[in-house]
Amino acid sequence: MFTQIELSYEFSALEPHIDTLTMETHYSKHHAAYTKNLNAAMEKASQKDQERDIEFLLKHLDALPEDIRTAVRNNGGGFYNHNLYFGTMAPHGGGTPTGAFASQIARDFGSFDLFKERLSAASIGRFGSGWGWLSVGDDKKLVVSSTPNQDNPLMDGSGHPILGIDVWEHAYYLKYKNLRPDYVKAFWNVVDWKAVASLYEKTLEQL
Ligand code: MN3
Repeated sequence: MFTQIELSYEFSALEPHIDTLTMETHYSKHHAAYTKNLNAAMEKASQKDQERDIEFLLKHLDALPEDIRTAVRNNGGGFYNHNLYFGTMAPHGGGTPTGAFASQIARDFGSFDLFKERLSAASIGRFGSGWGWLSVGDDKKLVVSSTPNQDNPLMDGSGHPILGIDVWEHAYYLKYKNLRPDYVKAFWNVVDWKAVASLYEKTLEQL
C-alpha cells in the first residue's frame, strides 16, 4: 500500500510563489488520484511485486504483467514524482546549496547559475505535460533531463532523480496561466536545498 508523503508545511506556505489553491488541488486531488490508482493496479500484481518499493517497480516496468504495466507506469510515476516534488519544496526555500552537493553542481555544470539555466530550459522546453529533472547518474555525475507524462529517469535507467519540476499545467495554470517560464522562475524560490542535498547523499550511498 503506497501512501502520499505528509507535507511538513501548509498549502498556503509557498505563497506567493505557488498559490494555495494550486497546492491543495495538486496534493489532495491529482497526487491523491495517482496514489489511489497505483494501489488499485497493484492489487492485481503478484505478492512478490506488491512487496517491492516504488523505485524498483519503476526501474523494472517490463517485468510487470502487461495488463497493469501502463497503469503502474502512469500512476506509479505520478505517485513517486509528486512525493519527490512535494518533499523537496519548503517555505523560505531557494538560495543556493552548500557542501559536497554544491561542489558537484559546479563540477558538472560549471556553476550553480549555469545549472539553473539548464534545468529551467529543460523544464520550459518540454512539449506538453511532463517534468524537468536533476538526477544522479550511475557514474555519480549530476545530469539534467526532461521526460513526458509521468515518466522519470528511473524508467530508462538514465538517473536517480533528486529534484523534479512538474510542468503539467495543473502545477501552475491557476496562477500563471500559460506562462510556464514564470512558474519555473518562481519554483526556484521554494526549493528545499537541504532536502535535495540529503537525497543526493543518500543516492550516492546506494550506488
Ligand atoms: Mn503534478
